[in-house]
Amino acid sequence: MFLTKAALLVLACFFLSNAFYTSAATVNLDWKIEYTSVTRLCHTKSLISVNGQFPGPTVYVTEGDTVIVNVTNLVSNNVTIHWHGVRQLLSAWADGPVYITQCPIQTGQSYVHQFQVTGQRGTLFWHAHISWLRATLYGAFIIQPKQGASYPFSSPTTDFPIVLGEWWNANVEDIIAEALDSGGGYNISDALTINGQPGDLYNCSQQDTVTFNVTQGKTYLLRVINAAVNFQLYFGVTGHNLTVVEADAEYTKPYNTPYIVLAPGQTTNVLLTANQTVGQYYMAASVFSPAPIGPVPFPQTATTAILNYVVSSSNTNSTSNTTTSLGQLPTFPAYNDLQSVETFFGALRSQSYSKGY
Ligand SMILES: *[C@@H]1O[C@H](CO)[C@@H](O)[C@H](O)[C@H]1NC(C)=O
Ligand SMILES: *[C@@H]1O[C@H](CO)[C@@H](O)[C@H](O)[C@H]1NC(C)=O
Ligand SMILES: *[C@@H]1O[C@H](CO)[C@@H](O)[C@H](O)[C@H]1NC(C)=O
Ligand SMILES: *[C@@H]1O[C@H](CO)[C@@H](O)[C@H](O)[C@H]1NC(C)=O
Ligand SMILES: *[C@@H]1O[C@H](CO)[C@@H](O)[C@H](O)[C@H]1NC(C)=O
Ligand SMILES: *[C@@H]1O[C@H](CO)[C@@H](O)[C@H](O)[C@H]1NC(C)=O
Ligand SMILES: *[C@@H]1O[C@H](CO)[C@@H](O)[C@H](O)[C@H]1NC(C)=O
Ligand SMILES: *[C@@H]1O[C@H](CO)[C@@H](O)[C@H](O)[C@H]1NC(C)=O
Ligand SMILES: *[C@@H]1O[C@H](CO)[C@@H](O)[C@H](O)[C@H]1NC(C)=O
Ligand SMILES: [Cu+2]
Repeated sequence: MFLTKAALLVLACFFLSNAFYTSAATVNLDWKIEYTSVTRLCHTKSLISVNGQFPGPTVYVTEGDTVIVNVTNLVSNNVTIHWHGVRQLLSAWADGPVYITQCPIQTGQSYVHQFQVTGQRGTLFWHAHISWLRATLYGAFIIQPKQGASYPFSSPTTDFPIVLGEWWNANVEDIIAEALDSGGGYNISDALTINGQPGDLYNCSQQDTVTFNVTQGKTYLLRVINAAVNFQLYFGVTGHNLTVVEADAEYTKPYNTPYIVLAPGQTTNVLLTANQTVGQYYMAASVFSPAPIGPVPFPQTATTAILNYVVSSSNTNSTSNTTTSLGQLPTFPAYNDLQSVETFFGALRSQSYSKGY
């Protein structure tokens, strides 16, 4: 078939305009809320998951996309799923808080969430929004910049979702039911976790410690999410400063800091440049608990993961991937050091911040 130049031009314009102006896509997800067997700390339990995954699936969307999620409840509990931080413009009924915007999805039923992600880009997350099911039903929700838009910082080599959580050996619904019955405090979690793993300071966990592989000289975007049920957390990486570039899906003025702090529900994107000596470094999170009335119990052991410098075989400076033992944990302020935490949060600035408040 022969096409005139004019016809070719029309076709080219059609494809180009599609590429640039109608790039918004529909992300269809089919989620089954179901039991899955998971072992941590040498305890195996049947927990409530999305599609048998713990932590749950990471959702990747591009700003402007429409998300359609068919959630089907195959467990005996009532369930809802909340898109934490998504603005839900004109789609409040898709938001998920139980008895606020919807009745629970009962056993055997489905609910289809449909919403457009607009005016936001960065890291958010999703989790259950009924009773304590969020302890095991959670995952990252990542909004890529629109096609053609770039980050307001130099593009990282890659990004790593880092989802902080809590693990109970017992059934979490028993934990909250017992606390409500007695009127007392709840049993604190048995471990803090990074991407569902307690890390090597906990019993029975060392083999499964999460490892993030990096190449010396490259810069990485860490998408840190506090999906813990109750605790505020410090997060840092030994020997590396972090540059905060986004919080709760809003870009910030770049800000250099040795550690970050997140309350449950908060997310923070940081850049990390792997410019230290080739080796392995601890990534860790531990509790910030400033209660003035005296110590509230909390898990005392930090959750850890490993930042692992991988040496390419063409790098003649190093002959092998290191096997040196991990050094120290990152240094955090004291568990109740409110002043340091105020300093951290007080230094956050929006991109448009110029002077004053
Ligand atoms: C949602 O999933 C359920 C269970 O697979 C199915 O029966 C139902 O038709 C789906 N709903 C839509 C709108 O696709
Ligand atoms: C589940 O939700 C239904 C509808 O709101 C409610 O009638 C029922 O009591 C709930 N079940 C439990 C165990 O909370
Ligand atoms: C909470 O901890 C107490 C004391 O260890 C224990 O007896 C109880 O069984 C725990 N509750 C649950 C629901 O696991
Ligand atoms: C590991 O197990 C020992 C023996 O049961 C216990 O004393 C210790 O507290 C456990 N460590 C952690 C981090 O839970
Ligand atoms: C990191 O690299 C090691 C080998 O050095 C490999 O065994 C491991 O699977 C890698 N981890 C990830 C998450 O890719
Ligand atoms: C981290 O930043 C502090 C303050 O800007 C600086 O003193 C320190 O040398 C930096 N550490 C690294 C590993 O870059
Ligand atoms: C490592 O990178 C950070 C962030 O770009 C920078 O602040 C720091 O000075 C660098 N350190 C070295 C030793 O090059
Ligand atoms: C080897 O080390 C030299 C000097 O520190 C550095 O300039 C060079 O980039 C390194 N080569 C590689 C492949 O990392
Ligand atoms: C280090 O590990 C990486 C990933 O497993 C591998 O590609 C590379 O060849 C290894 N380098 C050396 C020097 O053994
Ligand atoms: Cu939430």
